[in-house]
Amino acid sequence: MSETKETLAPAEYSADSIQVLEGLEAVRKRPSMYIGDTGVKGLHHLVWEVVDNSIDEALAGQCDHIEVTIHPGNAISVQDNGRGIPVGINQKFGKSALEIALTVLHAGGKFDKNSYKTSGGLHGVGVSCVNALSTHTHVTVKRDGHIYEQEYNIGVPEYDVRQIGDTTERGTTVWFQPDPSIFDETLVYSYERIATRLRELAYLNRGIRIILTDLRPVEDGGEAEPVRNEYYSEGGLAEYVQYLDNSRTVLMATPVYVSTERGIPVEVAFQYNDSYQEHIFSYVNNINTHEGGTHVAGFRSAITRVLKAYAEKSGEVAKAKVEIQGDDFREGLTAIISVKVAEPKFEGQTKGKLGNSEVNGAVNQVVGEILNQYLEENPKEARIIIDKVILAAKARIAARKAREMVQRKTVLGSNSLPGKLADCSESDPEICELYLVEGDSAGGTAKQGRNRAFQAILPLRGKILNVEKAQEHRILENEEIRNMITALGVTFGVNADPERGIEADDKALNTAKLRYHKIIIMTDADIDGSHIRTLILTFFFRYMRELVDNGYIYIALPPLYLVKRGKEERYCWTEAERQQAQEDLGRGKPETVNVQRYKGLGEMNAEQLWSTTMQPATRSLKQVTVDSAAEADHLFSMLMGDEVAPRRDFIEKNAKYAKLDV
Ligand code: 0RA
Repeated sequence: MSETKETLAPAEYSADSIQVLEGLEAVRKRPSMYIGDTGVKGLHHLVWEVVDNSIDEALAGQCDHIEVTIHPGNAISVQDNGRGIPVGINQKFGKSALEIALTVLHAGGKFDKNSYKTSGGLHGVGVSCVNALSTHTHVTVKRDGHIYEQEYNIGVPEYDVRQIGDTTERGTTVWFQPDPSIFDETLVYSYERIATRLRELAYLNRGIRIILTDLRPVEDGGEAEPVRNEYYSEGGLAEYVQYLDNSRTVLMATPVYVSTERGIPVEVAFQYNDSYQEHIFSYVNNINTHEGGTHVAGFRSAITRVLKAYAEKSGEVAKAKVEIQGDDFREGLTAIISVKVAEPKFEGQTKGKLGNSEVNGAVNQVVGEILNQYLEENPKEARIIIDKVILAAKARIAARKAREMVQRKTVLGSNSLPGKLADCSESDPEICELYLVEGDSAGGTAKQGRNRAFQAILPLRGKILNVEKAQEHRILENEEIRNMITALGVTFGVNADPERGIEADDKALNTAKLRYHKIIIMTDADIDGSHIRTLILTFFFRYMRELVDNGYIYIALPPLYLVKRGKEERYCWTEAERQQAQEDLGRGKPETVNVQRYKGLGEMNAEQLWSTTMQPATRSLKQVTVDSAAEADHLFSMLMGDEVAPRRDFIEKNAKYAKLDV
């Protein structure tokens, strides 16, 4: 470090400083308003805020290398090779621009309006929020031949920006330590969660190299050895589509891909595979729009328009004597649409739907042109796609009949509930719970042990159908799946409601009569149990996604051990708890302690099952959430799809986790 510490900004306590303190105080008083929540999600949000700033710098064409590091103690650093945050004195504040960026709300970004700001993840609050919610922040800037730094304690500068040396490099490093008094749930970063987002960002912004390193010791949530991954994509979305489909059998040699400007930057990639679902993922300014919007509408109408014209010209449709609809063109389609919009309007219940109308036309045009060109240049693939579309139309007609069958059974009055369902006596879905239990025997125990006022039990026989590999009408004909649908009280098909912007859709899930707001999957704590759990989750994820998104799906966590000494008993859910219990109950005489390992639910009696796994006051449930829809799709297709090699790789790599964290 250099001895010359040039002071760049005056350290007086001005009216501006007071304003700054008030601003940061507001963030600390209501952190959830700025970062969503103060749990795991909010903790990770801090990382997204800082990374987004570096991505913005890359989008401005000024940076191509970003390093994210998880340090011992769960501190984070984000380093980039951009221009460096400016350090000169800002006229209005009389302070260094760097200090302003780190201490003034909404001042973090670039000051011109022409750039497509990623608008900083969820709320676009900037790095000053991260600073306010960290016990310690340290920013280093390399710029104009010099190295500068400033440190902060809960947002307050320790000293004025100072020059600490010379360099020929450029860039910004932000290091921060989240404040434990804010993040009271957990301070431990999830490597997987950060890796998933960085992988996504690398695909969405081709040419940027993003490196993730975990330097934490095991006590802090790290591994025995440092872990490092590099994310880099030359091919952008074309490679992302291939990654998402790497467990599926694809029908074309390379994806259809376009990256261009049509008033706005539009990048789209798509390909057909032999699955029966459509997988369309969309992004605006690198933010996932899980409710779709105008960009997705433009994409869909281009696919329908161009393929319909091509199919009719080919004469195949007339030969097959089926009427083709929009859905049929999207069966087995995996697509990613990414647009950059200067002033995005987000609509919908969860603000996940793009509203800017001008985007529809831009995407529609771009996709129409590239698809026409593709069909002309690849007649063999074109033929395969048209054949698939015709098959999809036939399957759709069969599926409609199957849905009508399910429906007819559902609306036939009270005795239409499945015979195997032991229903609860309450009817308010808010308080009612449905346990989906592996096997008739455990189902019987659960029926005896439950509180019949609000807990219903539906035993599922053996392995349910793998929906990843079956056509929709087969799925709807499957008895276990039909039992679940009727027990839940959901139906398929919604009517148009133009006032709320809802189109008629005979496939859409209708949850108006959903009978339970907690749907709890309870399987054995063994390999078969986790397989069955994955099968059920796949079904919910593919066919009842809304239930997952609303947070209605849970996993029951039965204990793994019962540690016993005389009349003293303790249930344990982890290895560590078991060791502790053995020590506590053994009191120096470990041989007097008896440890029972529970492999199946069947080894517990009704009272034990109730008190450990079903009694709301003492049980623990894991809520199923989906962080990245694209990543969850990839995971399910890999775990449940045709290709064995990627599944084996995944299981080998993740064997030690032993649980599925979607
Ligand atoms: C404001 C203006 C300029 C760059 C940045 C901010 C900037 C911010 C961050 C945050 C993380 N990395 C960053 N890199 C750059 C442009 C200044 C110029 O014209 O040189």
